[in-house]
Amino acid sequence: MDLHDKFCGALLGTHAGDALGMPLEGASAASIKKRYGEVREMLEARLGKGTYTDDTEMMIALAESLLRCGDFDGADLANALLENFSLERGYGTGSKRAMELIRAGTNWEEVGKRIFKDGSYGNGSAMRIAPVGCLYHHDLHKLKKVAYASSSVTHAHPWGKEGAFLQALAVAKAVASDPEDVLDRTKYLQDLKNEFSADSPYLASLEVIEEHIQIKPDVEEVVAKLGNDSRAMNSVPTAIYAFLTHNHSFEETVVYAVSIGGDTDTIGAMAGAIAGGYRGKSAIPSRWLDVLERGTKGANYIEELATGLYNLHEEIVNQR
Ligand code: R7I
Ligand code: MG
Ligand code: MG
Repeated sequence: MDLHDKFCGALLGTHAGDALGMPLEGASAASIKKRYGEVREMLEARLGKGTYTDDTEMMIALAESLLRCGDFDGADLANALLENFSLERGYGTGSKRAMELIRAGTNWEEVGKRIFKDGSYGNGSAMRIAPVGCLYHHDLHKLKKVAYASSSVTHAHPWGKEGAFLQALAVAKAVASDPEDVLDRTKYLQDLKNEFSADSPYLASLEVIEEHIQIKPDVEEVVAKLGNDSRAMNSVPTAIYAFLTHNHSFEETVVYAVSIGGDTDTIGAMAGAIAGGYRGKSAIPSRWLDVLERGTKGANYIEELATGLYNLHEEIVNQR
C-alpha cells in the first residue's frame, strides 16, 4: 500500500469534496437533481471553481499545528485556526464565535465550552479531522484522544467530540485498508460500532447504515434516516454511508455524497476524506485535481502538508 498517496488522498479528498459540494450547499436532493441531474464536474462557485470553504481551511490549520508541534497542542491549534480564519470561506455560527473568543485571548480550554449551551455539536470539528485520521491510523487510542481534544477547541459538546472521533476513525480505517482487497464492510462498520456506547446517537446511525447498506434506498430515505444538515450527528454517518455504498470509486463516493443535498460541501469533504484515504490521491479524477484552487494555501500546499504528516507518521512509528 502506498501510504503517502493515501495521506495525500485524504487531505486532497477533503478539498475536492468541499469544492464539488460548495455551490450546492443548502439545496435539497430533489432540487439538485432537478437542476443538474448529477453533479460530476466542478461548478462555478462563490470564490471560483475548485475553491474550498471553511472545511478545508480548518483542516489546513489542524495539519499545520500537528506538524509544527509534532503532536496535538491545544493553544497552538487555537492560534492556527485563528491565523487561517477568513470569513469569506463561510464559517458556521459557533466556529465564528470561537474565533472571536480566541482573538480576545480566551484560554483554548475555555473557548469550546462557551459556545451554545454545552458546547457545539456542529460538524465543524469532524469535517477538518482528516490529518488526525491519517497521522494516528496505527494507534487508535491516541487517535481518540487527539480527535476529542482537537474538537474541544471549538466543539466541546459530547456529540461534537464523538462526531470528530467517528470521522477520524472512518478515515483511519480507510487508510489502514488495502484498496486492492475487497473491503469487508461488515467488519469496517463493526469496528466503528465497537467504539460507541448504547446511548450514543452515532451507534444508532451506524446500525441504520448496516440495515441499509444492501438495500440502497432512495436518497430521500437516506436523508430521513441519517440526515444531511450541519449537526455532526446528522452528517458524519451520512458521509460514511456514501463511502460504504460507493467504495469502488472515489468519484462515485463524492458524486453521491453531494447528491444527498443539505450540507453538501461538508458531506462531500468528509466522504472525500474517507474515500481519498482508502484509494489515495491517484484515485481522484485528474479533471478535478486540475481545477482545485492553487493559491498560497491551495492544493499544492495541501499536498505538502500531507507529505509532512506522512514523514511525521514514519518518525512516530520508528520511535516505537
Ligand atoms: O460546526 P460549525 O463550524 O459549522 C460547520 C458548518 C459546515 O457546514 C461548514 O461548511 C459551514 O457552512 O458551517 O458551526 P456551529 O455553528 O458550531 O454548528 C453548526 C450548526 O449546528 C449550528 O448552526 C446549529 O444549527 C447546530 N448546533 C446547535 N444547535 C443548538 N444547540 C450545534 N450545536 C448546537 C447546540 O448546542
Ligand atoms: Mg464549508
Ligand atoms: Mg458545510
